[in-house]
Amino acid sequence: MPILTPTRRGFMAGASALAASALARPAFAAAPALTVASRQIEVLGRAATVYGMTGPDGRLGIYAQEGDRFSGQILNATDQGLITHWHGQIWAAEGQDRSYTGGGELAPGAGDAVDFLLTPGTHWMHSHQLTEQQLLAAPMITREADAEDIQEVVLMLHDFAFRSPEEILSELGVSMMHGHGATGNESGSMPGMAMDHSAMNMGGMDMGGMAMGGMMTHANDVKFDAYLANDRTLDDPEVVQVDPGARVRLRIINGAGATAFWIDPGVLPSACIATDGGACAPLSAAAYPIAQGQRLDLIVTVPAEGGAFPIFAQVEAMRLRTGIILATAGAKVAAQTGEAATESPYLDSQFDARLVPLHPLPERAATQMAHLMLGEEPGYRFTINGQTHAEAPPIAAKVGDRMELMFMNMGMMMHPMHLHGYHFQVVDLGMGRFNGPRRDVVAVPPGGMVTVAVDIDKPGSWLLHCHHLYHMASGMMTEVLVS
Ligand SMILES: [Cu+2]
Repeated sequence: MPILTPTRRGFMAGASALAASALARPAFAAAPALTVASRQIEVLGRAATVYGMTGPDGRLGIYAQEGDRFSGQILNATDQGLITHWHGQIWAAEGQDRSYTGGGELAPGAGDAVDFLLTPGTHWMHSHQLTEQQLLAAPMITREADAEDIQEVVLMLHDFAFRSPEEILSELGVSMMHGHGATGNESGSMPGMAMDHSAMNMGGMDMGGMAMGGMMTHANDVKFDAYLANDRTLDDPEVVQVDPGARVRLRIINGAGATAFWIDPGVLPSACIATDGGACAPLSAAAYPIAQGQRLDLIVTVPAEGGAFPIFAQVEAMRLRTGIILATAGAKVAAQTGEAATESPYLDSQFDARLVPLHPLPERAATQMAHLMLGEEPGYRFTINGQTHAEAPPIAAKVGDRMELMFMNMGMMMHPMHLHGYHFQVVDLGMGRFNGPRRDVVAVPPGGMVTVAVDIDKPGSWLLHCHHLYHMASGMMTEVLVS
């Protein structure tokens, strides 16, 4: 990796210097460490213009080894202002990306300097604006020094719409009446995929299915035209060649703006070995939940006799799905359908409740506690403690604090809550204290109460928000301000 040189401390001396660099742009001779530009893909036979984040080797995203630094220039080759976020990079000081209060936008044609030690694990990068919907996102994967020497396959998920995120936001604002229960298909005349009854129905047996005075759990408030796995739909999926009998590591990233999935490895034996880049004791499940922003590392085992094996990602509470195919040489790859036989359940906390982290936080009493009530109000207003980001004061913390954040979901949609700059530990899912997974996004189901603990170790403004893009854009964001 030419740009990811070890210990290159040339550009800036620290966070304050980087903030100053927003004004005085250095000139760069070398190739950019990352170029953000438009690109064309084809979705369902139609051309689509989306964004891409391309590394020095010409691939989408950054692929590095533990110990590498991410160092160089981020070039904005788009015609839009850009706010990036290095999602999961806990060693990036404030100012290494622009997703903090006062970070501003990187102007079209301009460059930002970055230089930080990459955090090992399956992470990603994305815009912190509505352009995230237009695939302004990419893997940011740093292979762990102790990773098993086996084939690795990256699976990046997206929800895709031909219409713009601004149009989607305006549709949501006028058509959805949150907090008033299910009203069925109230927007059937919109372009794109028809919203079937499954988008709003009873939660069934899941926790939170029926709560809050009879209002109903729902999901998928945005109607998408397609669900993509590595930019492709299941009618024309990516086929990755694997060896018979091989163990394969899937590094799965949910880069979707507004969609949670269940990962279904089909007939392949599988186990989860990491959540949001943090190693866990191997845990097998028939299907693995992955909320917006989360990552999941799965080990799957290809049968010795070989064959073709779809890895499905099925949309929460729907039949629709996307995926890739793992196939041994010469195997016949059967056509796949983008609809499963049955609807999947809503995401819940059952899988997280069984996860055991390999690197838990040390036992320690909280020195700082914040309660965050997650609310949805009529007019597509999403709030934390009744306030939108513009209205809310920051949550104050000090370096050295053991902070606990207790999320209480008063609404009817799951909220995947993300804290920038940190990997917290889930310590309570509403079923009592436990030694839960390390994550940086936790799904808080409707009616759910989830507590995470985090050791505050660096100053700055760290955004705390729902990773449903339109909930975030409609107010569900605050920040932890560390002094
Ligand atoms: Cu949300």
